[in-house]
Amino acid sequence: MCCCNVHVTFGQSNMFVPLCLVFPALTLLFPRGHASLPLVINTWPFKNATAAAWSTLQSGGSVLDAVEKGCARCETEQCDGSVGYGGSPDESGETTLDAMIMNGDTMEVGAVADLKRIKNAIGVARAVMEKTDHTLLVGESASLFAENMGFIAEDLTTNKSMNIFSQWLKGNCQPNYRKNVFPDPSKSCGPYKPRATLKQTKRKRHANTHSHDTIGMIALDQDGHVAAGTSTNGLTHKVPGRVGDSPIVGAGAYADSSAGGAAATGDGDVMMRFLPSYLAVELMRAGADPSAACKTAISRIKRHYSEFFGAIICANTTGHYGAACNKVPGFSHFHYMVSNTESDTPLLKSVDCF
Ligand code: SD4
Repeated sequence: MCCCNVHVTFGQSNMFVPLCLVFPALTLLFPRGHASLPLVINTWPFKNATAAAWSTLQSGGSVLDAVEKGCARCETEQCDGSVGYGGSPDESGETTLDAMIMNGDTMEVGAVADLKRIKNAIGVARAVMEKTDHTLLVGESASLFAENMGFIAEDLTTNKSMNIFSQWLKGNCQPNYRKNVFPDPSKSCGPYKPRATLKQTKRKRHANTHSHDTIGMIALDQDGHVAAGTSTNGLTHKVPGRVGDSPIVGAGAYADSSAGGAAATGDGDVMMRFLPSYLAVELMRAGADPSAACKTAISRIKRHYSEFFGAIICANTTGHYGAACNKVPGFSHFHYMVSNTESDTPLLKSVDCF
């Protein structure tokens, strides 16, 4: 092992100290924070999801099982109305789901997007990974695949989602995500036709903390195996067929057992352009600590979209974790959940947005 000398100044005196003595000393002086494995971390205060993932790990389940069970809990509980059935009706009033799961050992991924009539989107994502050679299935065909794999087809509409939809229709379909069409989408419902001239419009901020709250989860076991996953019903009043960042590898989540995992939440239309989860994991691979990696991933998006709504969680293979979020009016702290051996119950964590 190389043990070259470095020049160190203590007060008035200069001396040469072997490098192999300096690093341990620095670690003692500036510990990187306590870390422990296994670890479950997920976006937003979805405590029952964290607990479900944690108990799966504790009872001998794999990290994939933990992520699947954790996200599925949110799908059943309709966490914040933005995961699972009965939330975020699109322009035609239908709820559709996006989900993804990634195995950080094998780099296998299963994902579904624009999934209709099936409640357990993360389960279908896992079936895509384990029962096909594909990565992503979409729309009606994804639903047919799910039915063939034994998932039950049922209506995802509830009184609540029907209400949101009819209020929106009554309010002239405001807000919506259309631009450069007529009739004027800021005043009228569709059907819309393209307008010949393109007008540069600033993206409206209706993609905010109230219109979305995806669950993104990372699980690590004792040996540092990593899995990550997401599940969401996307964006309220989205254009039918719209797919967000959540089922896109490297955007909604990413896992690599040789580096770590990350998962994002927020305005997927913007965030998916930057693959923030992939970027964060690669930064951790290069030695960045999880908080710094998360921050850089957010900064990269901020450079182009200073007012985007979004946050990301990051964990490295030693069980250190962190999070970051973009500060916008009404969103100055981001809450997330952590379970590790330090506590019997999931811990609510908060990070200041910047
Ligand atoms: C999406 N990113 O479909 C998801 C929504 C979300 O917090 O994360 N909400 O754009």
